[in-house]
Amino acid sequence: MKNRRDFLRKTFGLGAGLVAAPRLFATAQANATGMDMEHMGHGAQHSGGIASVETPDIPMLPWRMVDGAKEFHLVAEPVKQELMPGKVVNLWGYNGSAPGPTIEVVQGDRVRIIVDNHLPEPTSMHWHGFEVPVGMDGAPGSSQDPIAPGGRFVYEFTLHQEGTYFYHSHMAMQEMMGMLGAFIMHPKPAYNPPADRDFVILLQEYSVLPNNATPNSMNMEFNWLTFNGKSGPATTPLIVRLGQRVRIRIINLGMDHHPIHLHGHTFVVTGSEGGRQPKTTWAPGNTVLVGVAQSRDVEFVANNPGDWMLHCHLPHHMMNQMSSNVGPLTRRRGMAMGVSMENGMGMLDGTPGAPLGDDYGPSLGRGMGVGSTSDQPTGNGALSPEGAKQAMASRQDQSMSGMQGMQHGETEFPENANQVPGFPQDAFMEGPMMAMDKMVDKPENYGLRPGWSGFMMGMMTFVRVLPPDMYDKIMAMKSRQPNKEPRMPGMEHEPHGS
Ligand SMILES: [Cu+2]
Repeated sequence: MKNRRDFLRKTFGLGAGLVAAPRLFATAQANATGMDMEHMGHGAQHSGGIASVETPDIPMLPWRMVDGAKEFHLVAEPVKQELMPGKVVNLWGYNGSAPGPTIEVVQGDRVRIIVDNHLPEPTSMHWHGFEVPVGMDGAPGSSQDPIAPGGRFVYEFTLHQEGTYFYHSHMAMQEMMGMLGAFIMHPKPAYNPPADRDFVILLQEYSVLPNNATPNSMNMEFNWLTFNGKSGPATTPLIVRLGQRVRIRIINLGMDHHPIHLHGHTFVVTGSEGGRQPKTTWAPGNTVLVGVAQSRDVEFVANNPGDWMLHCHLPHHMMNQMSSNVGPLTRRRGMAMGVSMENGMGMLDGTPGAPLGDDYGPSLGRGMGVGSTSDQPTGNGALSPEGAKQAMASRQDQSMSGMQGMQHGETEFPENANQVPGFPQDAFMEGPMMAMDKMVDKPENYGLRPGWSGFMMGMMTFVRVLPPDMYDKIMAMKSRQPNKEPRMPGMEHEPHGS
């Protein structure tokens, strides 16, 4: 068991899987026969067929042809996911990854998915939006018995749909622990116009209270927001060549809707969780609201060179590790304990005073008493600018040794900052002192402006629209990296033909 776990960790990589060069899906299809695990053709260049999807930081799920069906194997299991350097959390996912590996098929395919449950509790797998027989729908209790711990269920169906779909556990709390994966159905014939690049981004959110490594799946103060299981700046930018037509498929499974915004370009929304939309409906925009349980496809021509931000525009989703503002409680003259939800959220009921004043909070609707003991040593305030500098220095000593420090004597805030109500806000959450360019170094980040990482948080990444020479250079750097493509569980010893 341990060996298998280790294998999964290494092979699927804890979020370390970098996307490979763009591949031609149609070519790979022709090669994928018998026991050939290489459903993705290596190094094939786009030449008018269907471009394989790329899910940065998430592996593709290989398959083999068995009895006329493409057979996939998913193992539901606990995983340790590194959201960003130094922040490893306990999630539940598939095949060592949360979200799970991306499944890619073609309209009309017969598919079989073996689902093993290695979780300590029952699970089921739902194929979100699939028009399949009800017995294959994965609704626990109604369409099938839940898959017991240690149990297995084999799903099999023929797919007549096309579009951006996903799979997820149909146990609600398990959804909030990471149990989601993309299921892309390419159309037959291919979409017109064809996309040169086809990216997938899965949106998830976790509430990890201070001094914890396991999300509280009941809490609704989400403080870790992820693209493909990574928070900025650990997300991997989408690298495209100037002039390419780009599709981005965005999938959301969480408690919040996410307005995903792209800088520097105007896209059209070409599809939803129901598949491709007619061209007459392709409205232009730069922000697409991806609601819970929805997917949205956007397409644009990358005609504007630069490193363009792609991010959720909810301000709280552009942050990392938010925690309750307990600074006033622990460091000043104290504040009310255990205030009500209404008062704690600043909703006054005729009581005088400022909504977020000392009398009422900000406790964010949570009692600040016994139940929040672990919050209290984790103030996000500082007594003085000098104290703030000392705190940051000690953080560097402790765990952030790779973090780039400020220039000596340089501060990001004025001497009287602590007299400003609400301070500190972004001063401790983003800025040069939070830069960690070296810690998140990878080919896709090559050439970004020094210090860029100090301002990338939460659901944020770049679409890097690069001139040919820079594009080729980064792709060459990527091709020199070790092959991290995954195999299916149980297939470790089979010959790896190519
Ligand atoms: Cu959001």
